[in-house]
Amino acid sequence: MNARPDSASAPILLSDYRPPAWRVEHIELDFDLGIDATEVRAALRLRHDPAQAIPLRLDGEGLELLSITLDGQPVPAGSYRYADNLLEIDNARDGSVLETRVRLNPAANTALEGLYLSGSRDAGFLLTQCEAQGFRHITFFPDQPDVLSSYTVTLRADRGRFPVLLAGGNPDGAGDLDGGRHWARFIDPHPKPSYLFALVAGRLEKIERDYLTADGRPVLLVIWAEADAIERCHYAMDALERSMRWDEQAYGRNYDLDVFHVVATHDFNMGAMENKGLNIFNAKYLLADPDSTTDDEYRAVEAVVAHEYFHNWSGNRVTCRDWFQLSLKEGLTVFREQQFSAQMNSPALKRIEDVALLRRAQFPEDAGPLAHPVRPAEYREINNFYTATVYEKGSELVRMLAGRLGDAGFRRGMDLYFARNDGRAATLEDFLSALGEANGIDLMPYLAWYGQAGTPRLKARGHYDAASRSYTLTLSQLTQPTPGQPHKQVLPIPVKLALFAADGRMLPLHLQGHADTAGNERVVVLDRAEQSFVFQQIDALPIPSLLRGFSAPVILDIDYAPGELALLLRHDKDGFNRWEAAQQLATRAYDALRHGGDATALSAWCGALAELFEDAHLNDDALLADLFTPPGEIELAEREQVVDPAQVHALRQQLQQELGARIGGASLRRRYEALASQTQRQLDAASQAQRRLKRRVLDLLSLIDAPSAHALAADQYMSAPSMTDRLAALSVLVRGDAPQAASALANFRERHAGDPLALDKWFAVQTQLPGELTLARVQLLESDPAFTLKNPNRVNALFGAWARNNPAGFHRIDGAAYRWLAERLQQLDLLNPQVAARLATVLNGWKRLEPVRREAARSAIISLSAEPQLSRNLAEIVQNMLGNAAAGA
Ligand code: B3K
Ligand code: ZN
Repeated sequence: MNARPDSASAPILLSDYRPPAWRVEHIELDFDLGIDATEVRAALRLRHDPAQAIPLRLDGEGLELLSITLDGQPVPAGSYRYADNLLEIDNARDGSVLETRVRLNPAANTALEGLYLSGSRDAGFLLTQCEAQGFRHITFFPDQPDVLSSYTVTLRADRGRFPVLLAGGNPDGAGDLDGGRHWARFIDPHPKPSYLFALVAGRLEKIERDYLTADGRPVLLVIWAEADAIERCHYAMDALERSMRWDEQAYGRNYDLDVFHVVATHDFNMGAMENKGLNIFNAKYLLADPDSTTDDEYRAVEAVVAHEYFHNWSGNRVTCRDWFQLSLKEGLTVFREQQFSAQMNSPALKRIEDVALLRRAQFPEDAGPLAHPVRPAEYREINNFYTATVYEKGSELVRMLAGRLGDAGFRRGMDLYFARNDGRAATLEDFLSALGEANGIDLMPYLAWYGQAGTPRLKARGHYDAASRSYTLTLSQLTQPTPGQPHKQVLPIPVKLALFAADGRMLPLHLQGHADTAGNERVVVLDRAEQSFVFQQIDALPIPSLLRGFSAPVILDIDYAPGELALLLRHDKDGFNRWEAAQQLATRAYDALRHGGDATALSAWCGALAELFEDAHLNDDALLADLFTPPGEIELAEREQVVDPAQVHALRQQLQQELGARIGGASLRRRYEALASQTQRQLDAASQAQRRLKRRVLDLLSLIDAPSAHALAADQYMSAPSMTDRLAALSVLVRGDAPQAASALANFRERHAGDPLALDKWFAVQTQLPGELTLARVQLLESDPAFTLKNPNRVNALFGAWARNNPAGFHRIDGAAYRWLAERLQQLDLLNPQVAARLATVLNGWKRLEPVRREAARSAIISLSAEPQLSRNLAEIVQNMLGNAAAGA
């Protein structure tokens, strides 16, 4: 049981997929729950495909088998074998009932997969996490998503220790047992894969709300949390109700059980989990109140609540045939969540946020040694494939399809997809064919996007011919090779575009060979390596605005003059495109600093923004804050062949200093004070926007006049009515290594003692100290009594925040941080392989580091790879990161 999974085991291949020979029509589960010992009895009603003469094999990991019967008879020792995490049983027939009893130790489960304990032995509660393959840690089962079963689940436990007993499905009775024990039963009539099974047992409080679905079903919504947190669940309840209404209106999807339970835990490997009828959330994405939750976190709570709820259809009612199809549910659900959030908040800001995330998290993944297609062709450990590529790029692919079909067409397609695949385990082909057939369009060419890794580069060149009054736009595409994919296919790339005149007007579009459409914007699809589009009746050289709304997940390469970008930044009506022009101009300005060349771009960027800063007509504080934020360090580094993170950091700081200086300290201060005088803690869009801009202004001020910004930040810290303002101030003090930082940190610690989520912020903010100071601080924080490797949120707050959000602080030239992290990864891997493997991906970009850091990072990764006890999770990440570099290449 202690043996690590064989990290050298053969990969699982998409091409090996076969439908299951044995299915489970119904499962009856009985749990006798205890912290150190839980007994599980499972009765499986089996179905056999007569065409496949394969013995019955069930997955089971780390299970202590107590008994096994087939059709009521004990199975003799010679008629079954349990080895290598498989239980093989002879003589099973179609219609047989197999019954197993196993014993588990939830308290010893530090991997937080299967059945485990959240919190302390005395006060904590039991819960499960099954996706992707946790169910096999609970009982013997064909643990793959194409085996769909109805569930009857009975829980028994001591009433005093476990007063609340929950499982997915509708309640079907509860009562007392002898000896202070009690029981509760749940029936889930909707056939589901085992990864959607869940139970929760312990001392929890609840809030409730009645809900009536559009199709007339009364539903009881219940959110559960530990006593000290239950009052922080009301916002999530509102968000849940909004999500349910939205899915009814936007997609015609109604909820389908009598109860919907949501539970918060502080011990969770990811954000949340969509178990049927019993969603389980990382407390970080459920609890919210103004004193401890920032504006960004409020939006994240709303988005994650919606995401998990939307899975009830995109994932649960229609599930995935196999794990290669993961994006079928994740990409689609992220897209649905993005649509919802856009509608609840601001569409432009949401798009900006999503594209920024894609560029920060997915583009680097797609450009490095861990690059994989949205539908991978192979994996060793599926938990390593819950990536930005499967989620965020997956969502962009759905967005392209939706854009291609238009709102009504996409809805038609989705209706057909749900109708056809309800109760089935589907594939991406099923998705594309339903969308296409509902609209009489062949969408199969888009399948290439799902099978090909790497971010395509879209090159655009314009040529104006005065004699024919025509403007020719030539587009071409190229995708660089990625590991295992030396040759790339041409992809269909939808490019939404507009043309601007020099005075900032949008020009009517007359595309040669196409009927005119109303409006000044249209989509052209590049589906060859190179293609030209000719626009007629154009009086002078226009300025093209391409990929509007980020119509395809590509990197655009176009040779704008700085003045052209400044024009788009001033005149584009679309918030997203305006921001995009600012990003491109900032990048040019950065290049000017980097290469010490032509300063036109720098002055164009500073000039355009300084003008906007004073422009009373731009009545959008949040957009202004985003316009003022140049691309982050990760994005800027992505453009370099050889990366020196310290240099990227220094140049980006310098870039912002130039901007701050151009606007001027007095102006920044005035604006800050005007915004500060309106400060309150309301959550409406205007108040959030003010806080966002105030934070940005204070940041800029801190770069040109640190003492004055630190004094303002110290005041803001003390008087802040909300966590947003308090944390923003603390962050300015810490990042500026201000004299006031220590006392503010001490105050924060004391003020939020007892709140693990606030304590995570206290850890995370300190990892943002500049440069060489960070490692020592991280080491100090590690010895804080509140630090533990056993809690994923705490691990991410310390190591994750450091390595991901402070590249200059993490990538020390002496390599000390790499060695430090490698040691911690080794320890963490013994406790929780999923969290260790995810954290290890912070080293993904190592190959492009400058030589000194590269060598240091390489030897840290190699030292990890030499460790014989690595989990399959971490081993796969480490091996893939090294590629063939392990041999010293
Ligand atoms: N489906 C889960 C993620 C499960 C991760 C397993 N390692 C949350 C979500 O995407 O909604
Ligand atoms: Zn999801």
